Amino acid sequence: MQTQVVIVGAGPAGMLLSRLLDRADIDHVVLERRTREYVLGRIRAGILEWSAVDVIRSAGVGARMDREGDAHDRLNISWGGKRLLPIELAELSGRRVMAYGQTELQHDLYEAADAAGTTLLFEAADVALHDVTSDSPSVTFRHNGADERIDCQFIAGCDGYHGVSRATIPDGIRQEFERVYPFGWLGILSKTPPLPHLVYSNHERGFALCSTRNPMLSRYYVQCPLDDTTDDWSDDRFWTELFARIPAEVSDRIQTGPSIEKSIAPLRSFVAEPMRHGSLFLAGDAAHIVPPTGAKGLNLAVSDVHLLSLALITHFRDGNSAGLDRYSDQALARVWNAVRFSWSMTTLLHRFPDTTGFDQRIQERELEYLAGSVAARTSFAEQYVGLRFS
Ligand code: FAS
Ligand code: PHB
Repeated sequence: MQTQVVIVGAGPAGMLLSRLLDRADIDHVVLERRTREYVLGRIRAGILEWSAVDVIRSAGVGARMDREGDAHDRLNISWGGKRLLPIELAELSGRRVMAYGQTELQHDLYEAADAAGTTLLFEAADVALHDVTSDSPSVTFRHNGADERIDCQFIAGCDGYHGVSRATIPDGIRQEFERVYPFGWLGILSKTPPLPHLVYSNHERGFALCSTRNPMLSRYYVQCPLDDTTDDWSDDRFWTELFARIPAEVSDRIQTGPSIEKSIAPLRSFVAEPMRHGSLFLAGDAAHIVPPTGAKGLNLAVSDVHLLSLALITHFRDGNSAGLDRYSDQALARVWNAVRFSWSMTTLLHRFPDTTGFDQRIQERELEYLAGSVAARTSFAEQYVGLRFS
């Protein structure tokens, strides 16, 4: 096979890039290791920056998001089991965020790819990238029991943290930066009406988050030890612990119900530099991971493929490779902004195993400063809703 771009990975990064290239008539093939059903079964992100909303609309896959998504003008931060601080995102930053589940976006992306007749191969095994620093890169894989090879001009590594693309960049060239957090998030979905606004909670028992998916689907999280499993957490234990970490004025409004999904995600900050090596371009979790505290993971994937698609389009349409040459630096600038913000929110809101009374007082004082300073809340708001594309 021959094509202009091979996209490795059919998660949100790979599939959104596919839509953007398709609309520019750039020939491409998408290779996914798992089945469609497996990818659609993953419950992950829920909050989109408005920049991401704009990119999703520009890719022609925003119709259901606009119908069923829920725009949020504010969020709440609570601490000490009683304080509740509204952060007026729209009033302070001029922008909102959209609550729309990554799973729903994934459905929309696959549906659009089917309608466009995109070459999207599921259960592509043993994907390997070849000659990425030559003028004739290629990708080999096994599919339907046959060995396949695609000759291409560029490869987009959108295969997530556990993919093969990042490792194709030689150790002597690739630099990795990491911080692993000593706790995880236990998340549940319940078919119950969500709270009107997100609530992030700092509590001496640990972090908690109340979020949403749609008017009859709620998403809740509590911080848990890394060695916990979902078997350690009955629904009753989850709801009891969530209620213990948020103010009564909030928990009084929560309708509990049986969990229809329960999972534990470890938290880490991770960045691999550079995000380009020859004809290989990394995008999304293949290049970076952020703790979900700042709701940045999915949004960084969107901003990466927005920048990469513009660069590929100007290359193929105008023969101008300047965008490709600056992609890594441009993407990493936004990545590190989000990594720093996600790290700061995680540090502010979680209880670390070695947290002392001093640390708890510092966290509470920083939260009180946020409560007392419009400038502090404005800085928080503009980072949470996402910096505008430069
Ligand atoms: P993805 O990992 O989503 O997709 C990569 C795709 O590549 C996968 O489908 C994989 O099967 C495929 N692949 C891997 N290796 C391959 C190979 N060798 N060949 C072919 N295909 C291959 N973000 C938030 O903003 N908020 C959250 O609450 C949140 N919760 C999360 C919970 C969990 C458990 C995880 C893991 C992530 C969470 N994230 C969250 C981050 C998440 O949403 C990611 O940022 C987002 O999925 C990134 O999308 P991709 O870069 O496409 O990577
Ligand atoms: C979610 O709804 O899954 C969600 C919301 C905000 C976050 C993380 C996850 O910061």
